[in-house]
Amino acid sequence: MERTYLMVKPDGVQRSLAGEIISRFEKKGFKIIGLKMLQISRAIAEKHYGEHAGKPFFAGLVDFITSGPVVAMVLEGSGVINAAREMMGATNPLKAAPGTIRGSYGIDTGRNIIHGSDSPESAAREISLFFREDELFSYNRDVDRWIY
Ligand code: 3AN
Repeated sequence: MERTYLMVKPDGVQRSLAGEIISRFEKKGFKIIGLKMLQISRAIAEKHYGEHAGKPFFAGLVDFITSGPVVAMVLEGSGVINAAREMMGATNPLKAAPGTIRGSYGIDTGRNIIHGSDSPESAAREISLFFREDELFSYNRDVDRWIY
């Protein structure tokens, strides 16, 4: 089964959107296999956003993502990487389709509520950056036979 790394950013936590966001993915049918709140260090933030190093918004991005606790999760399910990106909506919340998470709750690109891995490679990298093996859970759900 495919896995993805999702994270409610500090703005989403401050705005009490964490539960709503987790709930959307649960109701969709994806399985939560890892979930925790954490405060990201600058070193980890710079690693996580390494592909943006050197861009004009990089320093602000690192300041923002380290500015308060985040809620990190690993979801498992068929096609979950792209499906979660679709549910999140476009990077610029003003361009994100209504009904998506960013389209429903955001306005500013620098305050876009949620992060989600954009490929199998970044999912593997981000999952291992934020979760130890023993923080990920393998379990059966009876409901899966009604989802798949
Ligand atoms: P996404 O999060 O939709 O995958 P990326 O990977 O292009 O978008 O950008 C990572 C994060 O960097 C975004 N979530 C956003 O917070 C921030 N970001 C991207 N582009 C800009 C920009 N032009 N101005 C400010 N922040 C940006």
